[in-house]
Parts: sequence; structure tokens; C-alpha cells
Amino acid sequence: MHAIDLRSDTVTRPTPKMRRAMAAAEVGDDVFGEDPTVNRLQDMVAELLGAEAALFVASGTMGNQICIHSHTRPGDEIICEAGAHFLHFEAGAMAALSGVQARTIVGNHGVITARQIEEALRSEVYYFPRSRLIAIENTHNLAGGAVFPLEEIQQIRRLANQHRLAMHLDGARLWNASAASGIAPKEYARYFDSVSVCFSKGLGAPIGSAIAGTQELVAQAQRFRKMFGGGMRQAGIIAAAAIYGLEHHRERLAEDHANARHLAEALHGHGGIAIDLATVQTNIVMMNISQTRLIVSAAVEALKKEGVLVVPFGAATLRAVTHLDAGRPDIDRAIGVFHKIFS
Ligand code: TLP
Repeated sequence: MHAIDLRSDTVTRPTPKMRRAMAAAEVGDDVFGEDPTVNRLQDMVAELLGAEAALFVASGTMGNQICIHSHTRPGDEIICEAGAHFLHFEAGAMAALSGVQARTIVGNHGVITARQIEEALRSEVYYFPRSRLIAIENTHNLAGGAVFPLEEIQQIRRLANQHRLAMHLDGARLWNASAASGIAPKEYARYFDSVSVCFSKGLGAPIGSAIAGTQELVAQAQRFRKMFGGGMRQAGIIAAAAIYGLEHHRERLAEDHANARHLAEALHGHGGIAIDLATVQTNIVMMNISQTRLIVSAAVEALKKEGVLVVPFGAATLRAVTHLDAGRPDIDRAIGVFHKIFS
């Protein structure tokens, strides 16, 4: 029997139809701006996010880091939630590549408020770091895929305008946020100076992300993409998969969300597993197993032996993520395995 891989929504393999779209893609040299499929994808993303322009990049990490680099100078400070992806899972890139530091705020389900940010702002004294950028993650990975409320984003934008701060959205799973809230991606994106989105997560593409913003930001970003080694050539092959994902896999994200909810409800309270059901709004399930009979490493191994893959996320937490390669029968089988192991 095949393993049920719930380690991430990045584990999906391109579907046969997606592969056909990739094989048939028209291509050109994208460093010369001549790949028609990449150009089409960039136009689509700009349109979906209501932005002047967009740029195809290799990964979510590259997208975030190019945006951070575009907004800051060494010594600047980025205000973000304490569990931000770029702080924990991007190899220290913002320090290494941009020389910036973070002013972290502990959020509620990943949500930081305008009021909290206002308290964290530095006054303009020459020996303070310069507050420059506010970054938000929607959905918030470490907060279990929670959606960031639009009203709070609006308040934060007002504050950012008062203090002339830029705003960046790590929208690796913005498609999931929109599917869950019914708020269009461009409705979220309009409050930000830069947005990064991924095609290689819920949308099922094998590679690729994009950033969006003004013409000016994207022109600068194109230069930094080259500088960071991300200038690609006949990238239309992979851009075609992203286009296919945008056109065919966005609607179905609701299925992943229903599967995550189903999994969370079946596991919460079983054998000491604790899940904050309020955070299970999209496709991520964070399970605290500190009150169960197993420690994290033993639980991961035991689940793996029974064909269910999850990842440890912290000292007492397992993460399971639903996606298009794990249908309801797989989720039901995974629930059976969890029940067996944690009873
Ligand atoms: N997240 C991965 C791991 O790195 C943890 C995952 O499995 O969830 N922003 C957010 C919010 C992300 O969740 C990720 C990937 C990224 C950025 C980075 O994207 P990639 O992996 O394409 O560099």
C-alpha cells in the first residue's frame, strides 16, 4: 500500500494533465524576457493580485528574500510575528543576504495587531535600528494554517502609512486563505507593497513562486533575482505547471480544508492528542502530543512504520498537511493509524 504523505503540501507530484501542459509549453530564454509561458504566468499573477507587475521566482524563500532585500538596507528592522516562516525556515537568509534584523511580536494564532506593531516601532533616534518593513504571513504556517483577518490588515496598513513603512505579505498559502475566507487574493494583496505566492504547495506544481508589486519593485526584484542566482532560461516548462495549478487546482482547495478538519476532529482528544480546532481553518493540522504516551521522534517513527508520514514541528508537536495527493480514503486510513498508535 502507498504511504500517506502528510509532511507537507509540497510533496505532491504533477498530475498527468499538468505534465502534458508542461510538455506542450512554448518556451524562450527568460533572462532575455522571451519565455512566452513565463510572461503569461506573470501577467496572470499580476491580474489575480491586482498588481502592476509580477515576477516568476524559483521558490517561496527566494520570493520572500528578494522582497525583503528590495525594501531594506543593512541595519534595518523588520517587524513580524515570532513564528514567521522567514525567521525559522529560510536558513537565516535575511541576515545573510540583507543584513537586517527582526523585531518579533507574539501573535494570537499568528495574528499581530496594529496596536502591537505600534508599540514595537522605533522612534527616529539615530542609534536605534530603523523600522522599515512589516511582514505578515497568510495563511500562517506555524499557527496551523490560520487565516489573517482582512480588517486587521487594513488597520496595519493605516499605521504603516502614518510611519512610512513598507508591507510585505508572505502569501505562500494565500490561495488557501482565499478559499477559506471567500476574500479574493487581490483584496488581500492591495494592502501590501510586495506579495509572494507559491505554486508548489496547495496548487500542486512541482516548482515555483511569484512576487508581485509595482513596476518599480518588480524591475528591482528582477535584478535581485539574477543576483541571487535565480535567473532561469526556458522556465516556461515549469511556469506551465503553475498556470495549470492556478486554473485547475484553486477551486479544489476547499476539499483539502475539509480533509484537515475531518482529520483534526477525529484526532483531537484521542489518547491525549490536543489540537486547537480554532486554528484548523485551512489545510494544516498541528497536534500537541505532550499528554500522549509517545515522544515526538517515536511517534513519527511509529506512524511511518504504518505508512503515515508527518513532520515534527517543535518539541511536542506533529504537523500534518492535506493536499491533492491525499484524498478522503487516505485521510480515513491515516486516522485509523493514529488511533492505533496513540491508544
Ligand atoms: N514551508 C515549508 C517548510 O519550509 C516548512 C512547508 O512544508 O510548509 N512561506 C511559507 C509560509 C511557507 O510555508 C514556506 C514553505 C515558504 C515560505 C518557503 O517556500 P519554499 O519552500 O518554496 O522556499
